[in-house]
Parts: sequence; C-alpha cells; structure tokens
Amino acid sequence: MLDAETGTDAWLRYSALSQPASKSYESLPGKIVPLNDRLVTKTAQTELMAGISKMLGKTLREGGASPLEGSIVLATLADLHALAPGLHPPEQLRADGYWLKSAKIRESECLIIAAPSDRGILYGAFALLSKIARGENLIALDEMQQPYAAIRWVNQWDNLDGRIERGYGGPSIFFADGKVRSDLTRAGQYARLLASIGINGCTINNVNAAPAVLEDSFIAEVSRIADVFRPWGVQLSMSIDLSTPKIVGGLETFDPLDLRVGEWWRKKVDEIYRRIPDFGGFVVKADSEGRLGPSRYGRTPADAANVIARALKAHGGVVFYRAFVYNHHLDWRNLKNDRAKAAYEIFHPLDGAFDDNVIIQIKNGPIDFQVREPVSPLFAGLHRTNEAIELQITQEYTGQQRHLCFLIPMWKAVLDFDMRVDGNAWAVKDLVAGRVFHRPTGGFVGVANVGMNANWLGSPLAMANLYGFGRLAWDPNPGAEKIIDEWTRLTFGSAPLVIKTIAAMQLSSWHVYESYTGPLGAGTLTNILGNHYDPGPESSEENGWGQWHRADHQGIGMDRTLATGTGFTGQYPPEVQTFYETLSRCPDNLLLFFHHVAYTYVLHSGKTVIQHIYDSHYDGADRARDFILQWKLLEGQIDEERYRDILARLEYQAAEAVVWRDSISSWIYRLSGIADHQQRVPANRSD
Ligand code: GCW
Repeated sequence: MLDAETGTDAWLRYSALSQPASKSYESLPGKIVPLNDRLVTKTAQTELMAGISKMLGKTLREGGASPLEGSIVLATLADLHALAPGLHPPEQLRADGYWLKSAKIRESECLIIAAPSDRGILYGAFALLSKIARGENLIALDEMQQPYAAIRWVNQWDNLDGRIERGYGGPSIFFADGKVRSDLTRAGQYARLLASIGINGCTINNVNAAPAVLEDSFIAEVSRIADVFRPWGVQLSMSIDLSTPKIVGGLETFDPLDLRVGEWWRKKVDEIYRRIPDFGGFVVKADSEGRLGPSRYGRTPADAANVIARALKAHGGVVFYRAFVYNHHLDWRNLKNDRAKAAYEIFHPLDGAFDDNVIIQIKNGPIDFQVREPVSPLFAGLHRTNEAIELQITQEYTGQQRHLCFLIPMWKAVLDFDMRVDGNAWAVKDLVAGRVFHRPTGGFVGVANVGMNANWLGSPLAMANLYGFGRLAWDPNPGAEKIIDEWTRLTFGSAPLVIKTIAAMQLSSWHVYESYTGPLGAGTLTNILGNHYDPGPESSEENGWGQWHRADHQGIGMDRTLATGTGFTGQYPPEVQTFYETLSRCPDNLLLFFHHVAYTYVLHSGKTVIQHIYDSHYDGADRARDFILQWKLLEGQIDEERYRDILARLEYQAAEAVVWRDSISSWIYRLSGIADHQQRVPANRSD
C-alpha cells in the first residue's frame, strides 16, 4: 500500500516546481484578497495559500482590498462589480462557473477569480493551482469555464457495516460497525478531491439501501459527514429503500399513493433538512434485484418518485430514480426475452409523468457496465423527463482495479454517440445535460467506491478514472488524450518520457482488457454469479439474469434485431436502429451484442468470428505483458514506491490475462470444434 502522502493527495500533490519552471510565476501577486468570508471562499483561500506555498515556496499575504496592491482577488461577480465596475466576464456565467482574469484594478496588477457563487470561486482556485502544477503560462490570463450540466455527482455503494459493494479500495470512509465513523478525516479529504474536479454531490451509501439510514438517530450521525463536505461545496445525499415508511416508520404500507406514506416522507425530509440544510436528495433503486418497489402496490416508478420529490421540492432537493429496473427471473429458453429492453419498456411510457425535481439515472449501457455495450436507448427516449448518465468508476466488470483499464475512452465513446434524435445530431452528453429538450436539470453520476486505502481506489493508475469522470462531467468535450495528459502531469510530474509512457499505456488499456475478456460485444465473459472478475462464460447462460451471449455449437451472440430477434434495436431512433439492425453495417466491436452469427461469419476485418476471438485473446495477453516492458522504461524516472507498486500490479495483470486467454479460448474451442489457425489453443494443440 502506498504511503499517505503519495496516495491521499492523488492529483493534488502540489510538488515543488523546479527552479526554471517556478521562475515563470515570479510575477504572481504576493497577496490574497477574499472579498467575502464565507466558508467555501475561505476553503478556496486556504487551498490557494497551501498549494502556492508547496509548489512555488511563496507565502501569500492575507489582506483586504485597500490598498489593493498586486493581489489574487477572490470575488463573487456582485463583489467584483462593486470593486471594479468595468470588469465582467465576456459571457454570462452559469452556477458553478468561474472566470480567471489578469487585470489592472486601481492601477495594481491583479489575478481575479470571479464566479456567481462561492463554489465557483473554489473551482476557479483549483483550476489556477492545476495550471501552475502543470507549468501553464498565466500571462494575460483570461479564461471562462462553465460546467456542462448541473448534476456532477458520485455515488458510493457503502454499507453501514463498513463494507463497500463492488469496492476495491478498502472499507468505507464513512461507516463502520453500523455507525458513522467517529473520525471523518478521510471523508473531508475525499470532498476536497471531488471539489477539485468540479463534483458537487456525493451519495454516501449503497443503492441497496439499509432502511436504517432514515432513522432519526442515524440522520443525526450523517449530518457529521455533511459537515465535512460543506467547506468543499459537496452536497450530501442518501440512497433510500422505498419500504422505509413501513420498516422504520411503522406504517402498515409503503404504497406511494397512500396519503399517510406521503405525509411520512414529508416529515422525514423536513427532519433531514433541519439537520442538513444543504442536503442534496435521494437515490432510489426499486423493483430491481430483489429491492422492493412500487410494483408491490401496482404503482409506477413515477408514483414512487413523485411522492418523495414533493417532500424534497420545498427544500430544493432532487430524487435520482434509477432506471436499472429489470426482472432477474427471465425465462432464458424464450429467445424473445431480453433484459436489455427493460429500462426503456418501463420508463419510456412514463415520459412526462415525473416531477421536475426527479432525475432518471440511467446506466451507460442497457445491461450492466460490461466492457463494451451500446448506449442505452433510453437516453433518447425521455423528452419531458430529466435524466443523468450513470458511469462506473469502480472497475466491477473491468478488472477490479487489479487490471489497468482507463475508462475515459469508453465514456467518451458513449457521451459522443450521436443518437439521431428526430433525425438531428444530438449526442448522449447533450441529452443527459438536458440541452436537447431544455430540461431544468440533468447530468452525470459516477459510481466511485473509494475506500480507506491510502490510495482511495486501491490502485494509483486507476485514480485516472476518478479524475477523468470529474473532468468529463464538467466538460465532456475534451478528448481522453487531454485528460490523461493533465492527470499524469498532476500525479507524476511533467518529465516527457513519463507523460508519454503513462498516456500510451492508459489510452490503450481498455482495448487490451476488452480483447482478452470480451471482444466483439459479447459482454465481459466473467463469472456473473460470483465475483464478476474471473473468467466464467458459462455462468451467463441458462439462468434468469439475462446476461446471455447465447453461445452454442454453431454460433454466438444475442439476436436483438427487430426482424428476427428480441426487437431491442427498435428502441433506438430509426437511423441508429438501422445501423445496428443491418448485419453488414453493425460494427464488429458490437456484433455479438446485436446479432447471433455462425463462428465462421466473416467480420469487416476479413477474419472469421472464431479466429478473431482466438487472435484477440492472444494479442491482448501479449499486450498486457508489454505493459511491463513499457513501465520498466520509467525506472528511476518516478519515485521508487509507486514504480514498484505499479510494476507488481502489471506483472499480476499479465499473468491473469494469460488465465483469461486460455480459459476463454479453450471454452470456445470446445463449443465450436473449430481449431485456431495458429495452433495456439491448448485444447487443440497436438503437444
Ligand atoms: O452491477 C450490478 C452489481 C450490483 C449493483 C447493481 C446496481 C449495487 O453487480 O452489485 O448493486 O449492479 O447497480 O444496482
């Protein structure tokens, strides 16, 4: 495990700059002038003073606006206007946006961080520090930044006993033994990390929620977590179990349309806001994987969401209702059944029925965070309803932080996917941000699952996923290359070989992982009934979970076409539907998600499906081994501790990739009876 310093600070290390690099910041003002003394602005000031002192060895003097001298000025737009009436950002700033500007005020050279709100000032402070850490030029600074969407949240799947569902970085930073931890230092440090990338909300407990979180005594404990989030502008929210009015409240029902239930929620929410005035809202998982829900009373998700939304409305809170609702007792013998269809079938007919402080939280793909899936058609299926995309930072199906898998390229492909809504070019990022149908809110949610491990996610290189999620939630437009470049400079410094090597490894890692775990869109061929980590393709079949890939002796893949299959493709707008429906157009990397084909089917690449599967696994395992060689180039270029830690992880991954390769190749050979042209697969080798 890495020591506290290298791990905890993640991308906020503020390492001392070299002499020549720090020289270019000599003209940075020596004084800091906050124009208000509220909590979040204070945080911005403290962070700037600490960061500048660590990086540049310069102690900023604290002071007031008269005399101004050369100062870093922290101001709301209103205060800036009062100080310097002629100075204003080039465009109107939205909530949480900021403006960094070098300007003369009353004859003194100032560096201004201005924003509509204190939170924007804090984001501006972090942006300035990031620029210095990466050696960016601050001369004639004039930069305005606006967040793409209002919702930029993380979810933690922490249980009250301290375990984290699908968490790979140690136990919960919030809970232990059924209580909120007495020492919440880590929770505060987490809020700092989140704020530094523009995340403004955190749901602290598992979506498989314990009803006990809404007991009054527990809310009092949770308010201590909100206290350590508050200086960083991070709103706290909780996942709830819909049956709580019955279990905790003692009512005989939790029917959302029963007036007593509505009243119970109202009182409960009032109690929460009494203790946590800036509470964010609730996340709801219902009628899913054994969770109780409105279906118990013949009610809809809209009935359930709205009753809670109305209780929250007066306080400005929101309900995230998850679209991850499906029947896990599907009859696998029926070839028309398809779990992928569930979310759209349930939520599309309810479009327009949700209150305006309800947000439908939709996983990026229609199944469940597989190594590759098409985008969920539901993103284009809600025109009068708020939505948010749920991305998974914790690498459940993507190697559990033990395999390198930089997910930003995957998320970029999802966010940039053109849904052709009403025949127009509208990307998923625009739909979720509420820009297409002018929704009041919407945005981005990432399931993070950091833990007590000094290094948060348990693996230093995996932290790029948390960083990248925040950056994309702030602005989904920059490419993965830009994000990894920034992260690497902040985390490992700016030596060219370090930047080049780490960027190359990270950027290729998703494809490498995909190639030895689940190529051609078949899903991650893992043990879905167990740890979601080891190879286990057979576990997907012949059960009700619906993660089928339908491999048999002749062929493989799920026929999801309208013409002959489950009809899933029909949930997309027409142009996307035809694209996937038409075998000759369907991209190779999603072929088996949409079509059942013979092993001898020839791909666009010219290879047969079976040969591609063999080649992909062997190639992937080779490339995983090459990561070791690439990493070894960095010996002596970065600190020994992280060098060794990461090397050991890559060696482990390379060995695991061989296990995957052999396991999947032998399985598919046994099924298909078709030999690998290159005679590599153990079961069909003559040796
Ligand atoms: O991916 C599945 C996970 C469950 C998780 C569920 C969900 C929290 O295997 O562990 O439960 O998704 O997203 O609700």
